[in-house]
Amino acid sequence: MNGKELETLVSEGLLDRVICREQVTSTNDVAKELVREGFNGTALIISEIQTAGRGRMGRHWESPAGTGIWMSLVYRAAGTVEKLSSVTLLSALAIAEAVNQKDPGTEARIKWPNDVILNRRKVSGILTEMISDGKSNYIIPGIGINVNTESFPPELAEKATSLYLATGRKWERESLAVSIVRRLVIYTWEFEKIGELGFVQKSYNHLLINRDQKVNLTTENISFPDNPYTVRGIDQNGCLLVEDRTGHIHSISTGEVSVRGLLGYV
Ligand code: BT5
Repeated sequence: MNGKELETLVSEGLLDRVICREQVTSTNDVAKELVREGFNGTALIISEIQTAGRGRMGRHWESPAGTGIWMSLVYRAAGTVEKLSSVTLLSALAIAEAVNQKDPGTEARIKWPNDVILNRRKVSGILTEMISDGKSNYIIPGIGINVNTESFPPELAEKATSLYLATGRKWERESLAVSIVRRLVIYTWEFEKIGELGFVQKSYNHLLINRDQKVNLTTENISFPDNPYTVRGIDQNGCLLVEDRTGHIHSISTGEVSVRGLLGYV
């Protein structure tokens, strides 16, 4: 990846800056440094390798050289941390839509809140963080996608996949990144304007993997006593709506609850 295609997003006015690196700890860290150095626009940071890629709650994110898309968007945003989960949902939607559009035979789906799934395995994850420069907040959606990965370490072999493993062909990483970032920036503009997710609710719910299926909910490793629930979709705030046996709808916020299929992860 040389960043040339991504630079077109600068000429289109979607980004102020593209930073292409060979190796970083985490692209989210570079985004934070940028804000600390006084940058106050919209930037994309992308790297061939991350030596300390991370998931939520400090979990490790496997980011080997030259096979994936490891990138972070950073932009100034009105409002507060409540927005982060909505930006995660917008990122998942941008990824799934871009993948499906590049290859119409591919059926990427979203596992609420932060996974994109192919063939019932995780192909992509999102970690959205925030930093303040004292005056404004900056939102940092960090996106990891296994693109041309040929194999995974044993601990991931059962639950991870790549676009290559799922489709049997190699993918052009940079043009996929361009397509995702273009969608995501436009979604974040719209979200900044209207403050809720009604404008993507229908397309998100259409791609939601467990929609109308039964799932088990757990929080801090404790199963909900009324499991299973039926997934109905997201609401305008990005909460997951689940229906219990009596037909009562509950709304679940991100971060509180894990959603698992009855037979496994999905
Ligand atoms: C995530 O966390 O899925 C968020 C991943 C975000 C990665 C991007 S890359 C660019 C930016 N910079 C960063 O440092 N991070 C972001 P979570 O839902 O907590 O899932 C983490 C779990 O996914 C791990 O505990 C593993 O089980 C699994 N995992 C790790 N690496 C993986 C990979 N490459 N593909 C699929 N699953 C993986």
